[in-house]
Amino acid sequence: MAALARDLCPRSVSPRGQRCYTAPDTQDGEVAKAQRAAGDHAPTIFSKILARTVPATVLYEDEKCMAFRDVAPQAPVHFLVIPKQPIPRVSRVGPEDTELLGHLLVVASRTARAEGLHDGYRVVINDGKHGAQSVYHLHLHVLGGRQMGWPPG
Ligand code: DGP
Repeated sequence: MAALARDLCPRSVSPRGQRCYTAPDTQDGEVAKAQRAAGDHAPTIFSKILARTVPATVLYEDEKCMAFRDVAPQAPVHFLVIPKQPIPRVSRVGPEDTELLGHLLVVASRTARAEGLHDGYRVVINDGKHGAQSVYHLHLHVLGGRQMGWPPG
């Protein structure tokens, strides 16, 4: 408990007044980058990856989405699944996106299996400034190949 109390910081008080424990920011570069990027910018670097004008290691592609390795991997296996339709962030989706969102999860699962992640993995969607989103084209992170910790930072 002492360790958790040490990590409590003012920004971890929720809008409803609940106190939450957060890990110290050990990825200041990524978080700072995400906070600078906050907003709905389009097109993003991911549009260029979809257009193949920026190279990426593509693991899977169909008419609705693409999966490719993250350029800054946070685990032995770290890939992203993105829709071809440039939805900026998960907080902007609507009922019309239900099928597409399900498809992204199915592709994440199949690609994880193809990557050999038989002991499990984590799927993450960062949204907006507090979610530390840095690229405003919706994407699922799939991370695996090591033991994950909880709570996340
Ligand atoms: P997020 O913080 O959730 O918006 O994550 C964006 C991710 O995108 C981050 O993990 C790094 C990755 N990324 C950014 N630029 C590129 C790129 O040009 N190529 C690839 N493969 N990944 C990128």
